[in-house]
Amino acid sequence: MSSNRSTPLTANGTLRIAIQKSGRLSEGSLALLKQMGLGFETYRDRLFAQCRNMSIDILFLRDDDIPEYVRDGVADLGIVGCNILDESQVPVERLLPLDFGYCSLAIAVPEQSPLKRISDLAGKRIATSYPATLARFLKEKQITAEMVLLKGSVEIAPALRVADAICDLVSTGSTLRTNRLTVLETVSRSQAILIGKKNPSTKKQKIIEKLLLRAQGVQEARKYKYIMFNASASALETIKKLVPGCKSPTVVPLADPGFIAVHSVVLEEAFWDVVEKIRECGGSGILVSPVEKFIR
Ligand code: PRT
Ligand code: ZN
Repeated sequence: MSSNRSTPLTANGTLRIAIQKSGRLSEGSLALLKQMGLGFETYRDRLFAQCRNMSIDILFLRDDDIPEYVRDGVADLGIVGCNILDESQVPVERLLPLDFGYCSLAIAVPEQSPLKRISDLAGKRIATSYPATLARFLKEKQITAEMVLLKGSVEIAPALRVADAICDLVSTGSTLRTNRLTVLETVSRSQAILIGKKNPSTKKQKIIEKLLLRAQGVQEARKYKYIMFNASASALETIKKLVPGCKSPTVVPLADPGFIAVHSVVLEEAFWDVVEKIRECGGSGILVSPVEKFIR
């Protein structure tokens, strides 16, 4: 037996997944892992949790540290914002965009600023916590500007006359509005992403592939609704086109002759259009439920 077995954190063969301990990505990361079937408890101030049903540990870290931990193999997988990866350029595998934690990195100026176009930024001061990403962007646009590096509260830099513009993350835009700032240019877009260590061992690769399939199943499911309704059998051909599902809809005859019950899945984004069309062709008793997992 290896001496590594003495502490759970170094247990041999255990896969480790690093997620943000406390912040904007924590809730989405925890929800995803749980929907992927990982059973574990979270307590405040705990730095790691052991899954009770799989040989997996969850590490709770500051988001900025996650790429390095994954690169170094301290964790095998991690969930982090693309913005952090773009900034740190740490070499890890980008495995799966996760469809939460959406934001954009944007350059913003005071509402009354004379700066109107990105070319106006030449020779100006831009406050940011994302110097590498901003530097690449400015270089691409052939603009030379001064960067003011701030760790937090970047949005107050113009009011303090520390900078003429800022380059910061924006999601709802309310922080910008509160500080009377307006977006001049979007530098990049971001969402949470599942990352992995490059070249994992064959044993770990197998578990990672299983977990990826589960994560994709959870994500696919979120895009769809399960729909059931009754219709006249004569409308079947139209209905098949409306709700094709994976292969074709499930059609069950009703006790009432000439009528059918149809079961299928519908993309959430097309849902209301489809429902209206179902009603137009005589569909009724429309029942809709969420899809928990969807494995194609
Ligand atoms: O303690 P730790 O280092 O782990 O956390 P943190 O404070 O560095 O990060 P946190 O929790 O604020 O953000 C974690 C990740 O969430 C980021 O790396 C992004 O990938 C993502 N994310 C999504 C955001 C935002 N939206 C966001 N709006 N991160 C930060 N913000 C901030 C932004 O910096 C600005 O101050 O929210 C403010 C603007 O928000 P709106 O809604 O007013 O536009
Ligand atoms: Zn952070």
